[in-house]
Order: sequence, then C-alpha cells, then structure tokens
Amino acid sequence: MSIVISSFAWVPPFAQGYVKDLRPRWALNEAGLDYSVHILGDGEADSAAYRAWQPFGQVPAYRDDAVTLFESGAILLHIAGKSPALAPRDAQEAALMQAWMFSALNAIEPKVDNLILPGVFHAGEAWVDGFRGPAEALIDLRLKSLSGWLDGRDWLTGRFSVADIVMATVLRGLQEEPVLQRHPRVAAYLDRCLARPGFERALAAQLATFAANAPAA
Ligand SMILES: N[C@@H](CCC(=O)N[C@@H](CS)C(=O)NCC(=O)O)C(=O)O
Repeated sequence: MSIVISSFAWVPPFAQGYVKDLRPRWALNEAGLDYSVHILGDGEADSAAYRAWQPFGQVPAYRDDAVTLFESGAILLHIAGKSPALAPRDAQEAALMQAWMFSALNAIEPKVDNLILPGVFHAGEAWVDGFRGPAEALIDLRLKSLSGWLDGRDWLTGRFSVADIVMATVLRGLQEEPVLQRHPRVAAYLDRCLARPGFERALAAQLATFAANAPAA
C-alpha cells in the first residue's frame, strides 16, 4: 500500500508545527503505516493538477492505492478504516468517534480560530483587542462542555481514536491561552494526547520538512 500526503515545503515560523498535515502524519504513525510526502513546488498549490486533488489548494491532500482525498477529517476517517489502532470496534463507540470528530472540526475549531487567528493575521488592527473578549467567552463555553464529557474518561470514546487526534490538534492552538488553564481536565487531556509517541514523531517529521526547505537567510 503506497500512501502519499501533501505538505508545503516551508511555512513561516509561527505556523511551523501547526500545519494540518500533522493530522494524517499522526494517524499514520499510530496505525504503523508508512507514508511518503508530496512536497508542493513553487506555484503548485494553484495548479490544475493539484486543485483536482485538493480543490482549495490547501494541505493536506491524501492518496493511496484506492482513493484520493482532501479535508483532514475525511482523510482521518479513511485512515481509521485501515487500522484497529485508530477506531473503536463497538458500533456505538465508532459512531461517537465520528460525532466527536465533527464536533472538534465544527463546534470547537472555528471558536479556537476566532480567538487565535485575528492576533496572527490582523496584529495591530484596532478591532482585534475588542474581539478577543467575546471570542474567549465562546470558546470558554465549549471547553466547559468538553470538560464535562471528559469527566471519568481518558479519551473521547472508550479508547484512543482519530477523534482524539483531531481534537488535540484543534486544542493545541490554545496552549498559550489562559482559557485552557481554566479547564484543567481539558488541559490534562491535551497533555495526554500530545505525550503519545505518534504525535511526537509527526511533529518532528513536519518540522524536518520545513527545516530542509528553509529559505536561504
Ligand atoms: N479544512 C481543511 C483545512 C486545511 C487548511 O487550512 N490547510 C492550511 C494549512 S494548515 C492551508 O493549506 N492553508 C493555505 C491556504 O488556505 O491557501 C482541512 O482540515 O484539511
């Protein structure tokens, strides 16, 4: 089985370690599946060939011997089908895994982005400071609910799954934010996820790609 994921050659330092090809890299490590990386060349993200693979010109895109795919959530669900290490076997638990993956992407990630991205992409603009308070209140509510679900649970379902990979990569955006520390159960869950060797290897591999392609100073 030959598995390929796409990655940028290099991104600015603030984004290094956070590019979403981290998700399939982590899942494939957990599953013990080898993969290779298609590094996008100059202008390739806008090429017709790449848009046929990833319509928005983003990463990650994925292909194996059977399918080509885009959207990290869809990619992870596909990878989960290849390995018992990534998904519960019980039908109810497997359904919950899908629900939690959608929750991470749909109910939580946009609120994390709302809090973090204005300060990254609109630093210094007048509206950003006023936006933070309401944005923080919204993610605070979500974290409170997530904390309630995690009471008595190590993982989102009865075992570690791709839902935890997506949730952890979403929550990681809050690591420097006081709002996460107000929910110690969620912070501990995040630490538990990020302590997995599969994550550490994924992060190292992504950073190695960027280091190898760093622009000359
Ligand atoms: N919903 C997509 C989002 C992918 C995404 O945002 N990728 C970013 C890198 S983390 C990207 O390619 N950004 C460049 C762009 O949007 O043009 C997924 O989860 O796969």
